[in-house]
Amino acid sequence: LSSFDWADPFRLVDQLTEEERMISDSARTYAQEKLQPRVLTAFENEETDPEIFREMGEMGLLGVTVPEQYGGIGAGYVSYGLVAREVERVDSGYRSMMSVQSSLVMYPIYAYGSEEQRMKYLPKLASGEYIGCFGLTEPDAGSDPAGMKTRAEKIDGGYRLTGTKMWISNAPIADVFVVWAKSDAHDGKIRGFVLEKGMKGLSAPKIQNKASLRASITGEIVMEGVEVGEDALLPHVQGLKGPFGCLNRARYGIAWGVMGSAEACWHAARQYGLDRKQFNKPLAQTQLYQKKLAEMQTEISLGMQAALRVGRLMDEAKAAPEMISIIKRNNCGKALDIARMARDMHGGNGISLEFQVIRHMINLETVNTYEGTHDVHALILGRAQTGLQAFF
Ligand code: TGC
Ligand code: FAD
Repeated sequence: LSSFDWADPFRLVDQLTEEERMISDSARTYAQEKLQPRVLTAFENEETDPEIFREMGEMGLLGVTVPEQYGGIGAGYVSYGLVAREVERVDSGYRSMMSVQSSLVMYPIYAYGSEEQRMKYLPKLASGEYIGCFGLTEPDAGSDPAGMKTRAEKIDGGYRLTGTKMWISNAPIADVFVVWAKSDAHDGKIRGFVLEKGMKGLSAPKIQNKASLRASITGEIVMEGVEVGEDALLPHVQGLKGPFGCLNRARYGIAWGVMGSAEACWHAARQYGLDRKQFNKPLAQTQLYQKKLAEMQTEISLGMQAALRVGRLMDEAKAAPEMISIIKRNNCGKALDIARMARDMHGGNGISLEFQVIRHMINLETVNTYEGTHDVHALILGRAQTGLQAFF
């Protein structure tokens, strides 16, 4: 039998290719050297530095799976997941910025866009020169996006869009807006449109006073009769499967990302327990403390193996959305449990932002909710095994 690495129990690293290890290592170096030093101030002041997109673009971390001819690096979904894990090890908000740009803006333009749209937007999104956002959720349509009110009316030479999107990551600083609307020219079917900053009638006010995900800016998208040409329509998809095709990828990335956040909490709790003594011995020498560490190690190791398996299937085009629901739901739920445990294990210090864990814990409340809540994914899985839908 071989030796045991407590930090990598199932030798995840041995299951990666040389290229995947390199991408993961460079993402880790960037995240630790450039993001970690600024996260505390960003979170405290609720500030997002748009320069981060340029930096990530330079490092090749935006649109990892997009082919090179459009500015991506043409890597696989395991590499994308590893990048999410390393960025979220620092903060879920930074991972949000990266995954919206990659899975929710670049992917639909690549998968559903015309060649002109691909050439116009993808290289600048890959370099971070353009910042993108994705508008699906509305004030009255969250878990049930089919209930959206945003409309695209046909006008001469194009469309007029009216409606409001809510809780949109990156929106206030976005140059490119992928929005979903019911189109009267297409029997009321949901269609995707690419809007640009500065269009008449388009605004994106910031949502203030978020207690969670404060390093990632969030806003509304308000469309008051925004007129666009025919070339703004994403031609190759219609119906909810358009936005869901993007969400499959983003949800998969989140399943890896939250494992990074959970690892940060686990490692911090372990170190804290080794350093801090009560009753004349390290906290880490108590049974209760060790049981918590064992639980963290177990759930993280299992969660990453599952994410790796689904990533490999995605690369072979054999992954089903329900597999992604299992890992998005379970990894988010377990990461939140782990962050809460780590907060507790830090005692009073655990409530200080200086010790990081409470920031991860607060962020994970959002991550457990967006991209399909924990319960909505349970209903997706319940439907898949009973054939009975329990949404309505
Ligand atoms: P349902 O009848 O199930 O499906 C309608 C049509 O959509 C297709 N479809 C999918 N296609 C591909 N992948 C999937 N995962 C799909 N799920 C459904 C389906 O085949 C069908 O197609 P067709 O051709 O037959 O019409 O739809 P429903 O209305 O019953 O949906 C229910 C439910 C709960 C599954 C769904 O609405 C849902 O998942 N709700 C959660 C909403 C959500 O995830 N919103 C995310 C907003 S974006 C976001 O949060 C970004 S945060 C990013 C960050 O900052 O990191
Ligand atoms: P609701 O759908 O109203 O749900 C409220 C509660 O009811 C939840 O617990 C839910 O599980 C439960 N519930 C709902 N339906 C059922 C049911 N049938 N049975 C049982 N329980 C049910 N959206 C975007 O489009 N783009 C973005 O970039 C984006 N970024 C976000 C960033 C942040 C910081 C946040 C907080 C959200 C973001 N979202 C974004 C929106 C996110 O996807 C929604 O908040 C999420 O889908 C839940 O919708 P909701 O908030 O309307 O809650």
